[in-house]
Order: sequence, then structure tokens, then C-alpha cells
Amino acid sequence: GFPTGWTGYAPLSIQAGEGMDSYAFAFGLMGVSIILAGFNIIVTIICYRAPGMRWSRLPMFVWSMLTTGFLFVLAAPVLVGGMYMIITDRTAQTAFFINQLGGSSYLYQDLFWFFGHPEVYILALPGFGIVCELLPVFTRKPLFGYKIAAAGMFGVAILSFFVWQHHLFMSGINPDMRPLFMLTTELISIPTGFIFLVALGTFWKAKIRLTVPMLFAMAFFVNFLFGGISGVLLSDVPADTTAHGSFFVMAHFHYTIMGGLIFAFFGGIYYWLPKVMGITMNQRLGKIHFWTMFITFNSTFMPLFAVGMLGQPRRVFEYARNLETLNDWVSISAFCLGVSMLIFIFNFVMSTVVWRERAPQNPWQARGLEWQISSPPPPGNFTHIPVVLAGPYEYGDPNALPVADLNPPAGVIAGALTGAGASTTTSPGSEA
Ligand SMILES: [Cu+2]
Repeated sequence: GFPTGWTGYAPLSIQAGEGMDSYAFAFGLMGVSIILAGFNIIVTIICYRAPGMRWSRLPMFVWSMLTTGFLFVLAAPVLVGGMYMIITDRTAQTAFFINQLGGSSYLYQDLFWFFGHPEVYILALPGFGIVCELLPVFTRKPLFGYKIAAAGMFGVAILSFFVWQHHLFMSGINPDMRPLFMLTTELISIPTGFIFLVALGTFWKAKIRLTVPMLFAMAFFVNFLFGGISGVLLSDVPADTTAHGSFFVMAHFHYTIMGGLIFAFFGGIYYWLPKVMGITMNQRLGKIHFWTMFITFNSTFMPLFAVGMLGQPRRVFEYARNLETLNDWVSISAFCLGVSMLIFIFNFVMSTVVWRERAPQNPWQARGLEWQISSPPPPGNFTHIPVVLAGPYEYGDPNALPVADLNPPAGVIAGALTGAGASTTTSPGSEA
């Protein structure tokens, strides 16, 4: 094993046993795969869009993956470099992170968090994309502020490279650096706020369909708001000096990553699984899963804000006497949260293996390109390369064009995807 915790800080990482080599090699290799995935995503989106898929018609989830792709290729090389330096410090007598030999253990923290903070947004941006994708479908309205949402994602991505030292406020860095990183961290709430603005505008006067995916998308905004606001508080140096290393930070992080993104990802699973597998998950069980997860999540992590403010530090196995009741409450809630996951697994297994209720082509009446073909999609997704005619969010407009021509006349596009032999055609989704 490795004795450093997940961050692998020097000098412990240099002094550790052989397990550390595994850590550095495997983590570095993962960095390489992240870089390659990033190039793949960026090149695919820029070069392989279907005819008519203009930038102004790109689905928000694709925008989110494009910005995430840039984070992949710009942040992960620094991680790979840091891991490479650990390996050479341990094997080739270099001294990048060894203070006594002229290196600096702070250098590692800088490299790690230069990757580590954008990494948080590598998780966050696809979640933003998923909820932006779900809102228009279940409000039956165009996405409010399409450009604002895309700009917000780019703003988050760019700013995420200028905040990393907020992880080092209390580590003894030069105090003159702290106001700058406090400011950049607080600034990131502005492009994040764009996403909330887009959501509020889309919800405004909408007839909301409370389907399982939509419930998860709405919970994302509730939970992520708590995570985001506590993050603004933590980015403030005086406040961070108090709350650093406490359960308050734990509560903040779990509200963003779990309360925000895991909820968004579950929304995405319930939304896209009928397309991916051609099978509908049981909606009643889905709603039970949602409500148990939403209630027990909040009952697990909300008290941790209080526990942290009352002084409980992270990474201890013993709690102060006066905090025992709260900690017991949190533990019981956490087990119930685990049970809510069992409900999901039960639903997933029963729906896909036992009940196998066939999903229609377009169960949500969505305009996304993927919903215009059968569930699950045929090999190659489209028999012919479709020609995109309109944007994906033009709901409520009786004059809106169908989203794509799935069987364009020969000559409109250069070639068919599955070759000349393909004779079966998919009929265009008849969109009411
Ligand atoms: Cu950070």
C-alpha cells in the first residue's frame, strides 16, 4: 500500500515503501489516458459533427464535454509530470520534492492541485451539461440563455486553472499569494451562477413534468447551491483559516460532488438508459430511489456543516463526547443512504434482466438527435449520416422544424455511414 493518503504528498511519498511506486505509476498512467481521452473528445466534436450541426445547435451536454476535454488535455499533463517526478525522486536520485537536497515539497502540492482543482470541474462540467440537457425536455420550453450556459461552462473551465492554491492556504505558502487566489476562487461563482440563471429562466412559468430524471436534475440545483455557497465561504482566507481541515470542508465537498454531480449523473442514467439499452426502468421504484436518496443525503451531510463548525477535525476515528449524538445521526443516515443505492441496484437489475419493459423510441418526447432513432440505436447509430435542420431545444414552437432529416437525398452528403449495401432506412421521428 501507500501511506500518504490519496494526495501522495511529499516527503512521505519519497520515504514510503514500494507501494508508492505503484501509486505513482498507476496514477500517472491514468493521467496519460485522460490526455488521450481529451484529444479524442475535442477532435470528435470539432471535426466530426454531422452536416447542419452548427455550433449554435450543439447540445449543452456536448458543450460541457468540449470544455471538459480542454481540462483533460491541459490539467492532466501536470499530474503526469508530478508522478514522473515522484518516480525519479524515488529511483534516480533526483530531488524535485526533497527539501534537504534543494527541492521543495511544496512543488508537489502545487503540481498536484494544479491538476486537482480542474479535476473537480472535470466532474462538475458534465453534470452541468446533463442538467441543461434535461431542463428543456421536462419544462417543454427552449433552454433559457443557451449562449449564457455555454459561456458559463467556458468561464468555469478557464478560471479553474487559476484557483489551485486555495488548497494550500494553511500549508505555509507565501501569505501574499493568498488574496489573489481568494479572489480567483470567489470569481468562479460567477460563471457557475450562469448555470443557475439558465435554470431559473427555464423553470420560469414552465409546466414542469416531474419525471425521475427531472427530479434528480432539480435536486442537483438544491444540493449544488449548498455546496457552492459553502465553497465561497471556504475560499475566503479568514473563514478558511477557521474551517480548514474540519468536517465543514467534508460537508462542502460532498454537497458539490455527491449532492450535485452524482444526482445529475443519476438523472442522466434514468434519462438515457431507455435509449442505451432499449429498456425502461421502473419509474415508481425510481421515484422511491430519488426521495430516499435526496432525504438521506441531506440528513447525512447537512449535520456535518454543524459538526465541522463545532470543531471536529477530519481524518480522526474518535469524536468529542458532545458531538456523539450528531455523529450517530450522521452514521445512521449514511446507512440509509446506502439502502437507497440498493433500491437503485434492485431496480436496475430487475428492469434490465427480469421485467425488460421495451422502451419506445422517444419516451420523453425529446428533440435530441439520439431520440430520433430506435432504442437501442442500430449499429453505427444512423443508417445515413443525418442532416441537422434545427436546434435541440425548440420546444413549444409549433413552427419548429424537425430536428434532423434522417434520410437525406443522395448527394446532400458525401457518403453513407454503413456503406452502399445498407438498404434499411430509419424513418424520421415524427415529432408533434
Ligand atoms: Cu480547489
